[in-house]
Amino acid sequence: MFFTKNRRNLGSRMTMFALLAVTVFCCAANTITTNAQVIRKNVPYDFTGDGRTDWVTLASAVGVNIPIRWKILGNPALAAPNTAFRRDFDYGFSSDVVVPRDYTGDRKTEVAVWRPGTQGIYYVSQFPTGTGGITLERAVPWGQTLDRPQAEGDYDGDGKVDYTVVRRDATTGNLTWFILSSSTGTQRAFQFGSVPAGTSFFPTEGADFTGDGRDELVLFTFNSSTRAGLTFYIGDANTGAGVLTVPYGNFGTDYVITPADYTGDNIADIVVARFNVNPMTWYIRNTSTGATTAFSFGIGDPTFANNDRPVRGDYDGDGRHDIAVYRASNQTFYYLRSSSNNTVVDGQRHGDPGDFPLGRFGVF
Ligand SMILES: [Ca+2]
Ligand SMILES: [Ca+2]
Ligand SMILES: [Ca+2]
Ligand SMILES: [Ca+2]
Repeated sequence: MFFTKNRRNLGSRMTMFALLAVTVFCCAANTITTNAQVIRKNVPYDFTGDGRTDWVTLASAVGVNIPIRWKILGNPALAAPNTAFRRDFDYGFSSDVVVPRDYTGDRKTEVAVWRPGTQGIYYVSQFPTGTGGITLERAVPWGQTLDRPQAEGDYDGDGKVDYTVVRRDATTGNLTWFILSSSTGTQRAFQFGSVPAGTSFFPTEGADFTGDGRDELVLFTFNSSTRAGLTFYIGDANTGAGVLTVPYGNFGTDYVITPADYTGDNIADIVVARFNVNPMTWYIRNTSTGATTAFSFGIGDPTFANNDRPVRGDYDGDGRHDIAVYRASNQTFYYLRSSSNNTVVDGQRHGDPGDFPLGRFGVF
């Protein structure tokens, strides 16, 4: 489950699965934002469905049969003592791939992991809003070991995320995308992208680069040894045809953030955060104009010892993703309010030493 910029590990193999009882905790220090609520689809990690990314950290360890503890604090966390909405539970194992998305179209993120195996399986559960335990809702066979999950997206535009894995042919380097449509149950497989030897690649979750409500396929590649040559490939999820190719950033010095709309025009933008400078510099490339805007935010450290971890999400609920980090040293999320033109820093303390912020998934 865990990986770092310099030690990427998208999940090793393991087979056990735990569904343990829910434990309810409360109380958290907090700050609050009170912007008009705008419900948009596909707000990442919005378990409560109010249009804001929730505050979530995970705890686990490397090893066999180590469960993942999810610690989900509702956003906003209320100011009054003992009123914060919080749920803690164990779900999945450290060797699973964490893939919480809105698979059911209710605008709430489901708790989910993908387990590699001869037959890969998505395990999906509704987030437990009550005090009962978390129960498995569906197990969806899809993909196999060595496939890349975390490529899910709403590729048919029905508001439900589609199960998706990407497989590289070792001989040709061609990538095949396997998509299980949420609206029809149709299984599709087609080629998009090709990765020669010596080139590293990651698919990301889909993002809507055309503004039609359907996500596009997103893939980025870079030279495996130099980590230069970072290039984004955007593809049509119906045909596999190329939509956009953008050389941008440098994997050796930049975190790659899963593309999302940071500018507010409902068109996904390309975003990297340069970590070898302090503060970190975020570069946001507005897809509509091709122009880049830079923001200084977060602690950068090329040794990865003390740097902030960029996290994804729309924390103020205005429909735009926010520039955001998690600071492990004080277990605090910080973000720039996009609703305040990125001039106000807001945040929320949450998690325990050693926790892993959920919003870090989808940051490479
Ligand atoms: Ca869908
Ligand atoms: Ca689209
Ligand atoms: Ca945009
Ligand atoms: Ca926002």
